[in-house]
Amino acid sequence: MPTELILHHYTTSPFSEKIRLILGQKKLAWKSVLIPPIMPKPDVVALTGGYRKTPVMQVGADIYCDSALICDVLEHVQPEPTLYPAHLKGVCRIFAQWADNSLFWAAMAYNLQPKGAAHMFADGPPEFARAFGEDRKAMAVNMTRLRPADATSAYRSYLRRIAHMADEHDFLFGMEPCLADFAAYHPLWFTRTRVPVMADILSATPSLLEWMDRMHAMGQGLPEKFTSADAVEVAKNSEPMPAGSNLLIDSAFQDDHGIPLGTRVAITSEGFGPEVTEGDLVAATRTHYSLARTDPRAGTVHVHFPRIGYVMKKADAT
Ligand SMILES: N[C@@H](CCC(=O)N[C@@H](CS)C(=O)NCC(=O)O)C(=O)O
Repeated sequence: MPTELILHHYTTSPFSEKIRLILGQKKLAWKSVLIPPIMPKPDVVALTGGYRKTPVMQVGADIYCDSALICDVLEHVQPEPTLYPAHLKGVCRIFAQWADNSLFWAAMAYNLQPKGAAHMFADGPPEFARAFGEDRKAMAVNMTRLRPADATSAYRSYLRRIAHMADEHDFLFGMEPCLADFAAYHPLWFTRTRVPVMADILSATPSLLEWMDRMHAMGQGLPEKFTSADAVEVAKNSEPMPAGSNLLIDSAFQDDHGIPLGTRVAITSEGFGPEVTEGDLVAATRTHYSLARTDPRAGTVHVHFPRIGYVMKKADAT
């Protein structure tokens, strides 16, 4: 059974930073595949069948989409130190969902207002800035994007709220980090490291900066460079793990849609990123969906999505 963790990511991706730090906290070895930040991403799509967001985690011929699901995989692979301490199990996931959505989008709309964007793209060719803008605009078709002034107010309030938590203890919910810390960290990391010209907003909350230093000190585990072409080869030469014994936490069928296993289905994100992944439904559990699909280059793979945040329907349904 393959166990090598292959992370498809790029250095400036906030959701990838969330996962890299968890790999650090859990002191895991992993293969690092750097992928393009904008389309086209032919090797990623050969593995996922459509999903193109970052990061994606691959283990053999199993492809895990979305950082929330990747957290469950990493917890399964290395349960200690835990991301989900028993007394925080509910609250840390709910907090992370808020951080990955409300906090992330307020931070990004603040970060990428003209001064931040000018800094971010200063070293690259102007064509890249344009292509990046068009790529993200196409991904945001189903969303209302915050305007800078509204984003600034929200981000400032959110930072103050998180700082109240960091004032009390080393990490947000106590003396040890949990999922909540990793989810809250990555949008702030982007402000501090990618758009330092916008990072003044963090100065009002010094306890947050100290907490960020503690998070950064966790490192990134043991990455080893790997190419995306080799990752596609790994998928081709591996068999997907049987649904009941893959790296996810549950396998019992939970039919909330009236769609039997074996049906051809399509999965799309609820919000950002309209790309569709199609395949045969091999698992639909309390927490996730798994689709089987065959790609000319990657062979037969299982592509996994969390239930929360995704829409699942029959492939031919409108
Ligand atoms: N809910 C997803 C969000 C992922 C996401 O939006 N990632 C950003 C980069 S940090 C993205 O995919 N941007 C477009 C891209 O990388 O192609 C997750 O938790 O993984």
